[in-house]
Amino acid sequence: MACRSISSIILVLLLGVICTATVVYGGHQVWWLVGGDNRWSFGVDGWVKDKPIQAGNILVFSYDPEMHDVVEVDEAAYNTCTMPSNGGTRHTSGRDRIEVREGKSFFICSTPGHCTKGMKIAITA
Ligand SMILES: [Cu+2]
Repeated sequence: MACRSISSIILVLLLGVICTATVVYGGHQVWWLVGGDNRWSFGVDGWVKDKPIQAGNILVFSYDPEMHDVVEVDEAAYNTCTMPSNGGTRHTSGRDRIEVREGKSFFICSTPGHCTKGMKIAITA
């Protein structure tokens, strides 16, 4: 049993080193171009469904900033396509890079009518 405990500790330490190295060097960091060839656009909620997106991955939202934006919102705002009372966190560069956090994340386009056309994604990482 003692050996197993030590093995577990070593494994955890190793994983810690690997994770730290990934963050520092970016060697194995996974980047996702949200929406693939269609980029951040209508119906992107369908694109996200089968993607094994994990915490620490980078989402790249590519779009025309004169037409669209990316707003990180809460689940209720995501479901109803309304802006949250706190306004959410808005990104407007046209090429936003956002690191995925552990847990649930929700992103919508705040241009009127776009979210209801599927310009939104929900991620569980
Ligand atoms: Cu839009």
